[in-house]
Amino acid sequence: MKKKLLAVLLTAVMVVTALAGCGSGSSGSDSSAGSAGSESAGSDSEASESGAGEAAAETDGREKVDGIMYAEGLPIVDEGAYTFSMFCDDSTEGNFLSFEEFEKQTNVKVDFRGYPYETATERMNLDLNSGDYADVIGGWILSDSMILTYGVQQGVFIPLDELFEKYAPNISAILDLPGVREEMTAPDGHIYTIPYVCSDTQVEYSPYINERWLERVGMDVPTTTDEFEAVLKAFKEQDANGNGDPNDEIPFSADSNNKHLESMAGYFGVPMSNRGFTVTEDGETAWAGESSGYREFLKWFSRLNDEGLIDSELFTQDNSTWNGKGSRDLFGCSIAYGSGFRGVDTGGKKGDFTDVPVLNADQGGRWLRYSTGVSTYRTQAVITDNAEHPEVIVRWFDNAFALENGILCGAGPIGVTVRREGEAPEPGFFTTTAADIPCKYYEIGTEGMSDEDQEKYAWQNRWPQSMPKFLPPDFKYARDEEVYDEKGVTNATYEPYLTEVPVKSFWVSQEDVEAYSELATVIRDYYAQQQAMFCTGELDVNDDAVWQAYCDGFDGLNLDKYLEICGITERIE
Ligand SMILES: [Ca+2]
Repeated sequence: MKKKLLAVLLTAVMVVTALAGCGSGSSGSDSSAGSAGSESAGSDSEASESGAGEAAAETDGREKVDGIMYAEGLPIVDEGAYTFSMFCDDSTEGNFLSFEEFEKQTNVKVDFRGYPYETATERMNLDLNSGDYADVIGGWILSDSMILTYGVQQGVFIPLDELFEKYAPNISAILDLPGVREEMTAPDGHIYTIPYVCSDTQVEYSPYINERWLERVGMDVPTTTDEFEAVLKAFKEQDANGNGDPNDEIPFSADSNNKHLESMAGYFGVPMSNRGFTVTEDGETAWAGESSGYREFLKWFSRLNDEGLIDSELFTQDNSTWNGKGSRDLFGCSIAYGSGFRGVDTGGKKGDFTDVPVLNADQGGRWLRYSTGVSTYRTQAVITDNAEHPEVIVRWFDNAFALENGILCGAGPIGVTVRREGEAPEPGFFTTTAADIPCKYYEIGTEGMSDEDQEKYAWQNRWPQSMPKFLPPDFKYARDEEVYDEKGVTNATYEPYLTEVPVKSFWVSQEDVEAYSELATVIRDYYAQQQAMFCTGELDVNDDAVWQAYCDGFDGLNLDKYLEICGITERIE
């Protein structure tokens, strides 16, 4: 039984990891990928000096950097003057609409080498070992530890920050968005990757409560943990879903893959991540897995469980079971990313569910900020020391981040799969904020096109989806009809009670990579497994000796070393 539970929890962790990424089609990559191939050839770090472009030549009346690149404007080079190779995980044929268009704009050709994720990882390691690697390597196959090994240590991946400063005003503006430069900068102070920045939610998983049920039991949306408990009791005792059966209601459940129960420890002042971290009032990330606030939450939650208010399959059900119950109207409240589990098409209007606000807000109730509204992926594309003209590649990416090029990469060509309304911006127009855009863009899609065109303009043929692209984080495609933005409402409702910053990210130093991945696994498993046992009453959280044994368990797993590697010095009592 215990083993099965652990397996389910492990799956949950994996799913969470795989969720990261801007837009669709991403597969999760693990940070342990980089240990192979440290004897790679071509590690001469002098190559990183090239491309700073001191030598400028006078050609065609315009000044050229290194005799090849125009420092500003388009095209970037003369026709036929430069081709670079790009290697990444991508399963398409590689005939990208954007590459064709960017070649017209820049005269730069791309020799694209895409492979499915698993093959790409293998090939990349082989290539790096042999010294015969592409000019650009990117996608979900890169990791922090690879940046440290091949970038910081060996110089195979070259530092890009100087090139950005000289030739890439768009990338520089993206780096200036809140938190982005800090996130992108490696421990040696350099930036080795092209930034992939996109909008993200401030509130990830949170509880949604059934307003129709509330109405039937004659209660309001709860604002404290006591009121919440009373509402769940009413859901249980009455025929809240109104189907004539007073016993089929499940007052509280949670997304089977992303339960995030510990986020509710925020009602007791310690909003926690599923790794047991919190963010203090001072904005510091701290360990809270043994805190009194967390214990208080567990006491409260296990009491709700004793009272029969919690889904009895909370820790065992799979996603289809959870969704199935939702679509049968059995849930009074569930933690979820949104109320989609209800399975009812609301026609763009608000459905039955509404936010449970941050409970106990007037007594210090808080919630963990998931992101600043912007997420930064820092291991999506590197330029290698095999690239003859890295400055051209940097300018090519910089141009790809212009507004209508970003739209092309995401939604497709304007006039084909996107409609523009109003005054067109200047060619090459770039902005990091939607407020500066002079017109509206509507997504039309490929519906009604011939099969051939549907294929040609399909999303996966617009741009290699694992490579960085950019649109202003607050940009939205216009719609003819107003649609209820559930997630936007949740973000706005929670904003006043969110921690100042999200849990911090960190670089694991090269010598700690192995120790880190081992410690992280056993500590996360132990934390999750014990939490499930406390919540279901298998372990009695009210028993001081049991709690002490739980805390001692972390010492046995070398929590101190783990926190040291993570750079976390604070522990909440
Ligand atoms: Ca019922």
